[in-house]
Amino acid sequence: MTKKRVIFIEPLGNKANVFDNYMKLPLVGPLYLGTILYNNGYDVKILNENIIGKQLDPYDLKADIFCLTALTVSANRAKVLAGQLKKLYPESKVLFGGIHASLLPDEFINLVDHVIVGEAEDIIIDIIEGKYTQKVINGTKCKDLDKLPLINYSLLDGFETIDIVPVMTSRGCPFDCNFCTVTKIFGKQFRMQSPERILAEIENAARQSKYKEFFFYDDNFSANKKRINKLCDLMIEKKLDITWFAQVRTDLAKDPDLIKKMVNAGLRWVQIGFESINDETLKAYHKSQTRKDIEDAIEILHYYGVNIHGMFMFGDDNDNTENIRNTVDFAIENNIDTVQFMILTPFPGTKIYETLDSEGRIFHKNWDFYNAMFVVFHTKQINPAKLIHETFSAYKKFYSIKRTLLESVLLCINIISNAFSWNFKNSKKYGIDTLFIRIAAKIIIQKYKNLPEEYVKYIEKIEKDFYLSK
Ligand code: B12
Ligand code: SF4
Repeated sequence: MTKKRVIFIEPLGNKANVFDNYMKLPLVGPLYLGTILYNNGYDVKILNENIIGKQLDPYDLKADIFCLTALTVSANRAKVLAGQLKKLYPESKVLFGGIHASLLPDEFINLVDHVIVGEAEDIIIDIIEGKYTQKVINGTKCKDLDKLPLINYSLLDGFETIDIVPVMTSRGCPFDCNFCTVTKIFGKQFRMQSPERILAEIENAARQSKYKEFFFYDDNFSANKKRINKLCDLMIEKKLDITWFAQVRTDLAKDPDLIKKMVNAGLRWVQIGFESINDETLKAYHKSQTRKDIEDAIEILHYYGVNIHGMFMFGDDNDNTENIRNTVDFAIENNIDTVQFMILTPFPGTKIYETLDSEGRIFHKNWDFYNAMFVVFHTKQINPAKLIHETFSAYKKFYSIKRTLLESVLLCINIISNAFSWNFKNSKKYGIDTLFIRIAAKIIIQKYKNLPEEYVKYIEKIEKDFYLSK
């Protein structure tokens, strides 16, 4: 009997995103599902348009089952592909799962054979075997993440070109930020792999990749401190030759001993959702974090030599021009290493979406623009066009040539001072990786400069119509 051929497709959103060129990373869902199917005798391929570097031509694809996945921003592209595949290959099945499908299953119902809501490791074989007849299939939350198979990364076309190795060791988040879709899809219960299992995941990935920089995709990697403590002990004991970065919350700063241990185990960068320096806004987001927590976290992480990628969001009802400008100054004064200034995006299924939608403030639902770079709703204190303009000015100021040049000089002094064992103040801060990222960010921002200009014109028109209709 010939093996059934299954192709997973992760499409790339139609509108450019700062990440697309800079971070060509796959979602791990298709990797887990693909590995389960492969281990059960299926012929599996995972295609990611961002990693491949171009849009897939459906004429080049042949499979018994096509499995599409998408974020909200790539949903439109997934729709196009679904339509093309169904038309070209009426004998093949087309499935659609992932974040957007889980949030809005009805949107795809007439385009594909099945829409899958939520996690699918426990049901993927039955789905592929055709054991479900209903259009929308509800997945089940994976109870024991240690029982997942070790990922076969070679199923992903172009894996060898990815210089950051993705690993995800937990699902769900006990917090309830009103803009976030994580709890909606993965739940509020924090489910996690054991330290021993994470070590096995790392060793498995390290065997398959020539790169040594790992990214723990976990939304809140250090949510369970005991687990990370033990993991770091194991990593240190094993003398793993890797460096890593992870997404954490500011509360990690409350445990300096743990930070120290994480650094010894290879931690180099943390990504933190600071969101805002305004306590009112943080409260409105239900972020359970204050400006003081942010300041403390920066101080202590820097003290231990950890680089910080700080993520901020603009567009809350409390936000205005002054706030945004103060945020850039805050980031510069506090020496945050790299930043992302995003625009608040009400993703369907989130509390903020429900509120803005019920107030009639969402001015379009073209998912192409739902990538945190565009304004899609009527903001309160600062109009959408101005918000875009201020966000890009914030980027320009943070990643200014002057600051990058100064950073280069400090880096040179740092290298020289290390060579002569001088005690150069704050020497850990001026690292070559920070400099590279700053330069890369500068180039990326330049590249996308025209994009918001085009969009500003578009929203100016929408705004005018909105106010005229009032
Ligand atoms: C890693 C990551 C990234 C990486 C890579 C992303 C990529 N390839 O798209 C980077 C850093 C580049 C990134 C960027 C962005 N991200 Co991001 N990211 C994540 C993160 C942390 C993990 C993704 C992951 O692997 N999940 C774990 C696996 C297990 O889940 P999964 O892939 O969805 O698969 C499971 C199910 O969904 C289902 N399934 C999935 N596909 C299919 C298909 C079929 C056929 C079936 C049956 C089942 C199925 O089964 C799988 C196994 O159970 C998620 C948060 C999260 N917890 O998911 C945010 C998340 C996906 N990101 C998000 C966002 C908003 C973004 C950005 C727009 C902005 C930003 N955060 O700065 C950009 C956009 C990038 C883009 N693609 O255009 C949002 C998406 C919200 C939405 N409605 O779209 C999320 C959910 C975070 C959040 N707080 O809400 N991101
Ligand atoms: S933003 Fe982070 S902390 Fe808040 S609910 Fe989402 S994953 Fe949890």
